[in-house]
Amino acid sequence: MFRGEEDSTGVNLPRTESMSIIVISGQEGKRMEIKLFKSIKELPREEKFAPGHAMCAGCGAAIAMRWLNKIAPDDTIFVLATGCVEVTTTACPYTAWLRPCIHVAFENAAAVASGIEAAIKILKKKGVIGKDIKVVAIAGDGGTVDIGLQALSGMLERRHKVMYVLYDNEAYMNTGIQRSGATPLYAWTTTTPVGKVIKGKLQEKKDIDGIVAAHRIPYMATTTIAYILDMVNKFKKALEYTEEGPTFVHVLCPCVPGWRIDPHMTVKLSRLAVETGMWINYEIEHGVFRVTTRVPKRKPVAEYIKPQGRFRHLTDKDIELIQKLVDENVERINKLVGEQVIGPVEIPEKK
Ligand SMILES: Cc1ncc(C[n+]2csc(CCOP(=O)(O)OP(=O)(O)O)c2C)c(N)n1
Ligand code: SF4
Ligand SMILES: [Mg+2]
Repeated sequence: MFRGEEDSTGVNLPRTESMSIIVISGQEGKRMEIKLFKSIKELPREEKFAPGHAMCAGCGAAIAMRWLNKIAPDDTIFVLATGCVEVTTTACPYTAWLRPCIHVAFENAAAVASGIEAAIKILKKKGVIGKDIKVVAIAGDGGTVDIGLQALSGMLERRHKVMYVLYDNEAYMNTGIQRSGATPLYAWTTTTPVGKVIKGKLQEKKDIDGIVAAHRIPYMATTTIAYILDMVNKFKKALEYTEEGPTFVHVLCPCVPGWRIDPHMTVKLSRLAVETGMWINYEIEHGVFRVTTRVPKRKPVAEYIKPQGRFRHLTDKDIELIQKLVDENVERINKLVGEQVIGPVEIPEKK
């Protein structure tokens, strides 16, 4: 069963272009000159995300936050939507944040960040503040693609100079693994159970990047935690491009209990997501789309799917369907770029 077809559960998925990315032409202005890190050795060593927080061992989001904190200037205000990152790092009276941060509701990180940015602007105008202060909103997939979408769209449309980080663990993890719009097709969650008739989530992952791209912001990117240099340089670019307007970075962050994996698997799965084409690292800078991690030969999606307990129920036929979807998306990305940046699947030889 897939898009346009009706399955035995009566679920009818509309036939749409999967994971569409809108590239807006006509805004290819002058790009900012940003000094990027060329190797891991150049990355900052100082820790700015204090230890002692309560994130799970192996948490993908914890890795993303550690690096984001290293890159953010000391004059940064963090706006934290309710979710794993906020709940586990700010257990009163403790905090893992060495810079000012504000805890906001599940749905309004972008609205609060907009207000803070507007206040900084007026205080600067009145001469009360003389320095540059960055505002960084951080929210999970639920807080971004579902309940916070309206606030995010407003912030992007009003051109608030805010960097927005979506750490995507593909479900509402903090409240016990409920599905979100970002949960992938067929994944088990507590609200997309697996039984004889229904096998996990029956819809595809929502294309939040396509929605964000449609707002024509100066800079947006997708990345994941296994590619530290890619992720850190995108954080850096997104921070600096706030001089022009809003920026957005979407980070795939594997989750230990939610994906039903061992703690040592998070980085490996993040890499496999890219190597199989399930996830594509790219950026859109002033309307110009660029894939930042080329994959000359793809691994079969089964290598990403099979180690995860949330997909344990999938049959070979189900995995074939996911493979077909990924192949379609890769073909579309290659067409968009105008060359083969993501190669064909190479089936490993049986030993
Ligand atoms: C209006 C509202 N509904 C529900 C909740 C409960 N709640 C808090 S965080 C959360 C899920 C967060 O999911 P996500 O944004 O994906 O972050 P994660 O926990 O996965 O890191 C929910 C349902 C709430 N705080 N406010
Ligand atoms: S539940 Fe998942 S996202 Fe939350 S702290 Fe644990 S590993 Fe991280
Ligand atoms: Mg989540």
